[in-house]
Amino acid sequence: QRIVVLSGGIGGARFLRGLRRAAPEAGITVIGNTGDDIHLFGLKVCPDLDTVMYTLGGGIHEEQGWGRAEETFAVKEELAAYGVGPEWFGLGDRDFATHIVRTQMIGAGYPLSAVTEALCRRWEPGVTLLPMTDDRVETHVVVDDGEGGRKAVHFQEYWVRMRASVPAHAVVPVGADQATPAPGVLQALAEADVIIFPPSNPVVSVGTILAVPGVREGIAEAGVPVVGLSPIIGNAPVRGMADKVLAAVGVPATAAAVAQHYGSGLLDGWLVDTVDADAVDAVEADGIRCRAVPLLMTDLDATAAMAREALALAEEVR
Ligand code: GDP
Ligand code: FO1
Ligand code: CA
Repeated sequence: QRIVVLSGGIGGARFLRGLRRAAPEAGITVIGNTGDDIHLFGLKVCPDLDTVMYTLGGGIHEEQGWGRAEETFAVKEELAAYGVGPEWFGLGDRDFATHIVRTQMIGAGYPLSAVTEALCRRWEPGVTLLPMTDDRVETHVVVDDGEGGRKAVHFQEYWVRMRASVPAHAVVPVGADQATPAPGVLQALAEADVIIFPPSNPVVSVGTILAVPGVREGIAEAGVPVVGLSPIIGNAPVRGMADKVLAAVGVPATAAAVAQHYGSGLLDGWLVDTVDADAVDAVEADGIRCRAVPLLMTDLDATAAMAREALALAEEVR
């Protein structure tokens, strides 16, 4: 069985651990969001690709959800001593090595997809990890500039520095319209038996991947079940501030509204949490098969059970 997952960082990565457990014989291809990527200190940082790679490869900082386990921050402290920032983005020493290798390989002419493959040779994530594109795409968020106007800031500045504390007027995947899917992306979609939207951010993770021209068409043309799991439980994100970027695209932070945002043209099935069971009828009325099951990824067993439910729903709508 060939499974394709469109993933962001923490939510996608944790789900993938459960999927790998639930379907050990399956070939899993992950199309990773690169709109969160940021250039810092001359280095290219790919938070969502790294979160998937470290989580599945056993190197993740488990509690934090991003970055390396047993991390130290000597380089960051030395940079700060020189007055060199940004101080609001925490790059650890172990993590720095990943960005140095990546930036060096890109400088030598390798595309991000080849670099990601090379980095994964160390981590052996047990999935094929593909960036959505080799082209530069950078998610920007439009906010008030405090002087009566508006300005666009990098997604990481909005998310990490500002903690999404001001309203987002728009979320723009800069460069996406000119991007092409990375090698292997369209082929993986065409050969997929099932396509899964994990409980990732619908706007800045899955939405950004869908903004790469050809990806939506590739999903539709695959003609296989497309099922998603809600990252919203009880009218709030389980973690993070997804409600802020959902508001920017006019979508309420509810499990049903996220399904409707994807739409029945894209989604065949949708899983909501048991606390949102009363949303099932509204989702089904929109032509998307819906089930209410426990969706909290509290441990690997619970997460594998979620993955099994997603695969079962895919068979139901096939
Ligand atoms: P990011 O790139 O690190 O922000 O990660 P993703 O975009 O892949 O996933 C973020 C989303 O995961 C957030 O909107 C959370 O609400 C969701 N999430 C985190 N933990 C859980 C969980 O245990 N269950 C569900 N259903 N969603 C979760
Ligand atoms: N998230 C934070 O909230 N604070 C950080 O300082 C931070 C640093 C960081 C470094 C490397 C990396 O791969 C991820 C990092 N993240 C950090 C998470 C990352 O910014 C995620 O993209 C966002 O949390 C949401 O998508
Ligand atoms: Ca992300």
